[in-house]
Amino acid sequence: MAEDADTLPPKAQFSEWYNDILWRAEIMDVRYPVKGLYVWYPYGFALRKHVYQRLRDLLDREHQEALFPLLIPEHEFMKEAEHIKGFEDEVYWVTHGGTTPLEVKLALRPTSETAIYPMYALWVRSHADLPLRIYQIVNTFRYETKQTRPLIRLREITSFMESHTVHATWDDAESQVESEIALTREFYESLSIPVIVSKRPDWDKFPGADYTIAFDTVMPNGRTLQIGTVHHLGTHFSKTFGITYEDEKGEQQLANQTCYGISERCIAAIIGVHGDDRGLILPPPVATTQIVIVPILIGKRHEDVLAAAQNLEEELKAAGHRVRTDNRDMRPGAKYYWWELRGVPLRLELGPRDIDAGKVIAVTRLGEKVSLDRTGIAGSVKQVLAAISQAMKAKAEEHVKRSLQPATTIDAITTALNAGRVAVVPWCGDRACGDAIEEKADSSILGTEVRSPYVSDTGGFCVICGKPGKATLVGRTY
Ligand code: P5A
Ligand code: ZN
Repeated sequence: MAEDADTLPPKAQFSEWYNDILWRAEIMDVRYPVKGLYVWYPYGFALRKHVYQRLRDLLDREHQEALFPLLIPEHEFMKEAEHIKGFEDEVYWVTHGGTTPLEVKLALRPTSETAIYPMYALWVRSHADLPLRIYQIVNTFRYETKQTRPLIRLREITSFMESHTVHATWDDAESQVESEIALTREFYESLSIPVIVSKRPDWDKFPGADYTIAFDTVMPNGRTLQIGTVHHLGTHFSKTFGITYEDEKGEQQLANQTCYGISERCIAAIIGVHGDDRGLILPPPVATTQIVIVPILIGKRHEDVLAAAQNLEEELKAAGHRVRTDNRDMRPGAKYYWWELRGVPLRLELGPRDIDAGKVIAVTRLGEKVSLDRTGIAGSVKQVLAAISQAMKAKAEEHVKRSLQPATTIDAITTALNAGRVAVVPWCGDRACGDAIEEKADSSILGTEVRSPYVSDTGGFCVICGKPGKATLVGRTY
């Protein structure tokens, strides 16, 4: 809670800022009386709608949307050994129907592999059914024991996009992993959020996966946030659930699978990466309101100005922009503050003098001010919004670039992390050395095979044992 209830803490105090902006901008209400469960306010929910519409549009190119049940019978959940080990401490169980104990306990899905794959075993018959690519956007439940945080670590993940694909061969599944990496990049690109792609160490991969590719972004305090993962499942689950297909020669083959997930952490990333001391800065493609028109009602021409504002709004709406006119009886300054807090990317001011001059004043949420011709405004506004996206991207990229710090000793790693950076460290890949790095620098190994323009793998010697090592991201995570 802010000391002064009337002001947002500076963003440099990131966690106070983050908690404060959530209610001030009406994204989430954290007062729901169950730990780890939060409420979407209408303004936050509208943002979610636009963000997830983006994601749907991208997925719908190759995937189909479906919907599977929330409850998973214990015997299905318990089939895949590694998967159980990974999730058993996090599962909520439904044990009673009213007062009657259930014969079969039911898990609230922490993720839906074990709900979906028994059905895939029925659906997949022949190679002609492959590839199968399905996603759903649902709530999932995880009894998280690490500190819960709104939009970041929830016990009810309300906006879990999970994709599950089935392929003939291991290589086909690997190509799917690559196309999902490309899709995720495109998604975050539209949100102007930089992502670092890397391969998680073996001990941190998804339970039941051959390997896990993760997407991380860097929050303002230097902590990394995992904002998506793609897993190559190989044949782990197809063996267990009997997902087989008949190949061209008429022989039964085990299918290969991938799964892929994104949660409302993508919204946390928008808030954290882009916001400033004045509040949210929403990426234009997903902003609930992209443009706010503020009529400047000075002098005697109120009717004139209001009519011109309405006319402007209609023209911009017709061009496909999400626009609102703020006609409230408030000082313009108070309105500016209000919309800035809520992250609206572009404000248009319209007063009598602008009308006479055939102009509209445009002020971006990044603080730039330009005078636009009223004629052709829909087109010029489109360009301004695109420029805002670009500038947001450039600023965020710069932050990531500055955050990545090469380090070749434990002390250097600790110094980098304490300074709010992410270290790039040569590591041999052995678990024992990995554990030592994590313990001595109070850090997490994020991944190897780092795909980022700012990390080049020039080789080096493991910071612990001195054997040849590969560039590895080491950070403090959310
Ligand atoms: C992929 C989808 C899976 O569950 N099964 C289906 C696979 N992967 S995952 O890595 O465990 O989760 C996918 C992404 O969800 C986010 N996430 C969370 N978000 C908020 N609160 C949580 N408690 C939480 N747990 C995971 C992460 O971004 C993760 O990459
Ligand atoms: Zn080593």
